[in-house]
Parts: sequence; C-alpha cells; structure tokens
Amino acid sequence: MESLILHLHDIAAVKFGNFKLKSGISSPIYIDLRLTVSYPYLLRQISQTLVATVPSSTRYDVVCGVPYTALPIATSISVSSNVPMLMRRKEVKDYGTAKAIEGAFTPNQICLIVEDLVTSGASVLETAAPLRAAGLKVTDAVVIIDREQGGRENLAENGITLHPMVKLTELVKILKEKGRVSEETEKMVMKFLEENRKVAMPIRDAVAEEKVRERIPYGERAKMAKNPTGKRLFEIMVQKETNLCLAADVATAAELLDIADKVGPEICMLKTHVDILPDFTPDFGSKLRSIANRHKFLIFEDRKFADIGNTVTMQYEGGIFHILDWADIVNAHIISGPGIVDGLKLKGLSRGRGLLLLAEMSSSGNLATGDYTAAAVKIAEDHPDFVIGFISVNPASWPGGPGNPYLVHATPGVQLAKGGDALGQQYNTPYSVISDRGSDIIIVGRGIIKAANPAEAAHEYRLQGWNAYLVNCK
Ligand code: S5P
Repeated sequence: MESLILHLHDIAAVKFGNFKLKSGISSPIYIDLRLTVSYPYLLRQISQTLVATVPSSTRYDVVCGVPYTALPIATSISVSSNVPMLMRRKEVKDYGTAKAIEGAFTPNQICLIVEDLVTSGASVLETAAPLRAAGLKVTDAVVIIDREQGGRENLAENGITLHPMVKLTELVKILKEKGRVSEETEKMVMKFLEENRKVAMPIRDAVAEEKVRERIPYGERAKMAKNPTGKRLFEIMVQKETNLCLAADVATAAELLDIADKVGPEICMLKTHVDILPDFTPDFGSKLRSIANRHKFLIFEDRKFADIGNTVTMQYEGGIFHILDWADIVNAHIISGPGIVDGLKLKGLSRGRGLLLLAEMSSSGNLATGDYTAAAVKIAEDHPDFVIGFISVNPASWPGGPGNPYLVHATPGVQLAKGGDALGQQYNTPYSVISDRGSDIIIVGRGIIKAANPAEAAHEYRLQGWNAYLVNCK
C-alpha cells in the first residue's frame, strides 16, 4: 500500500502546495485520482489492493464503480478478480423504459460499490439507490481514499460498510515518513482537515469545488421566515430530517389517503392535484388534514392559479374543492402580474396560509426563464408575509441570486437517475437538485408512486435528499 501511495504522489494525483479553491478557500492538498487512468500498472496495483482491502468475510457477486473516476478501477477489479461488473448510467434518456443499470444480474445479488474518494458518502449513495431499486443488495463499498468527513457514518446509516484503502490522514503521514512532505506541510494539512472536517469540502478539483456552497441551515431559516406556514415548513424539515415532498398524483382520493398515511413519516410536504380525483368528496380535506397532523407534514395543493386577482379569490375559496379550507400551501403563476398575489393573499393571509410562486418549470421548452424568473423573485420579496418561496429548478444559477433565505425552493422533476418522460418532463437526481442546484425541497411523484414499494422508495429519496443537504451545510 505504501508503494501505491508513493506512486500516486509520483504522478501528482496527490499534490501539496497552496491551491486556491473556487470557493475562495486555500487548500494545502489537492487530489485528482482521475489521472490513474493513464497508468495501467497503477490501475492494476490499485485494483489488487482494493480487493485485498475488502474483508474476506464480505461476500459480493458483482462490482459497480461510481461514475466516472471509479469506472476504470471497477473494470480492472472485475477483469483481474473475474467478478462481473455493472455500470450505473449517470444519465437515463427515457427513464422508465431505458435502464439505469447496465449489465447482467439477478435480484438479490450482492453488489460491491467501488469509489475513488469518499467525502460525505453522497456519491456512493447516489449509485447505491438505482442498484437497490433494481433489486440488488448493496452492503459494502470500497474506496481508495476516505476523507474522514462523515462518509463512513453516513453510509453506515444507509446500511453500507465503507472499506477505505487508506484514510487521508494516514496517507499524509506515510508521505511524511517517506520524506515526500515536510513536517510543516503535514501539520498544515492536518490542521486544514481538522478545520474542515464538518464542512465536507471536496478538495478534488475545481469543478467539484465550485459546487461547495455554504448553506444556511433550515433551522436558522425557520427563524427568518415571515409567514407562519413558511416557518412551520422549515421546522418540520428539521424535526423530521426530511426535505422530501411527495407529488401524490394517484388515480383516486382513496389511493391518495392511503399513500399519504404510508409515506407520511418520510415527508415534509404532500402535494395534491385535487382536480384529478374522480371520487373527491367534501370530507377529503378534513381526512387528509388528520393524516397530515398525525405524521406532521404540510399539504400543498398544486393548483397553479394563473388568473387575475379577483378570479383567483373565488377559485381559492369556492367551487367544489374549497382549497383554502384544507391546503396549507398553494402556488401561482405570475403571468397575470402581482395582482394574483394580492387576490390570494386577501383570502389566505388571515388563515396563515402560504404561497409558492412558479419561478421556473421543469418541463422542456417552458418559458419561465430569465426576466420572468427575476420578476417572480421581486414579487415574492414584495410579499414576505404571504409568499413563502418558489417552485424552481436551478436557483443556484439565477443571476440575481435565489432570493432572501427565508424563501424556500421546491423543485419538481426529480428521480434517482437523470432523464425524462415522453411528454417533456425532465428529471435530475436528488443530489444534483439539492447540492448542485441549491434547492431546498425535492418534489417526487412517479419515482415514488410507481415504485413497487412507495414507502421504501420514499425512504430512499428522503435519505438522498437529506444527505445532499448536509453536504453543504455549515
Ligand atoms: O415545473 C413543474 C412544476 C410542478 S409543480 N413541473 C412539475 O412536474 N410540477 C409537478 O410536479 C407536476 O404537476 C407533478 O405533479 C410533479 C412531478 O411529478 P413526477 O411524476 O414527474 O415526479
């Protein structure tokens, strides 16, 4: 193992110096294991050492590398140990028909995950999820370097034992002993790692570093919220450790109430489209409310109001659905201008209700972009007592920023693999939505309701969404 570490240092896959990260922080160490692909002897050595790292009592039938860096490593393990390999697709063109996992396997086979560098463990979990969804068992992961920043614990919580070839502190010690780094450098790196232990800051490369955005914890944002429902939403997220919203687009009201009860413990919010339920009865609202109270989640009727202020007051309160009576949260397009918020507020404010504005949409070719999105932020900030946040897709990319932190971002178009449906829906993964795109809540419909076991699927989405949140948390 020592000679392997020296080789990694030789090829500059591990470097010491003063590296300015995109986040502005200076790091004394830099790791890029992608370089190993250019050194076949090294790949062979790595794969042999990784195989030896996994305890002989650990059984596995197949291996799967976390894309992309670990793919050649997993391939090398597969070829040298004669163990079949699977590949997880990072992008699935038409999720539902196309495969998320490539290769031959049978349900209940055990898959060993192979990774190059583990920080929070989120990327291992992102690979474990579709493997598990396909019926494979994932109990162990082997990694070249463990950054010791909570990855081992996170993975253990998700039923995965991490086997690191070397821990980063050990690696630095070995390089120091072999005279590759000075005592001073060793101390600097140790200090840096200690100080950043909880920040879970990738020190892999510039692209990864760009993703590191410090997040204000949901709990602090609850204190900033100016609307009681917005505040309660953040509080529930913290208490239940969930940023998952179920889009309960099921066929009947009876099914909706059933799934609400089963998935209730996993979610902070349940989203309805009440106008799709053929068996809606006037007591639907109170039945759903009692389930929501029991499991502590908020009800969001995805009504997407879009008319002038006067009309929406009637649509909100009246008709056969009486949405105002049972929905904590509704949403509105801003196409008709700020009067729509005034109208809804007229009815909702005194009842403590909250409003989400559609600042962006998930469907391809939608027109909610650029100035339209910026206008939504402006309207929201003009009504801090009633607007609690946005339906958004990539708030981290908004030129004017994602708005005041008391505003929450909820993002639809989420599945375990990137892809889309036949009608223009576009999916991103929980990790990319929460960590890369800076959203707060994942809204998941078919990923859960069409799963063989919706409660289990919801549990998986909850863990992924929450772990992705923890990655950037202060
Ligand atoms: O832009 C949007 C806004 C919403 S609220 N795109 C969306 O998909 N939604 C809703 O999120 C949509 O109406 C559906 O209820 C849910 C996504 O469901 P899924 O099955 O595609 O996950």
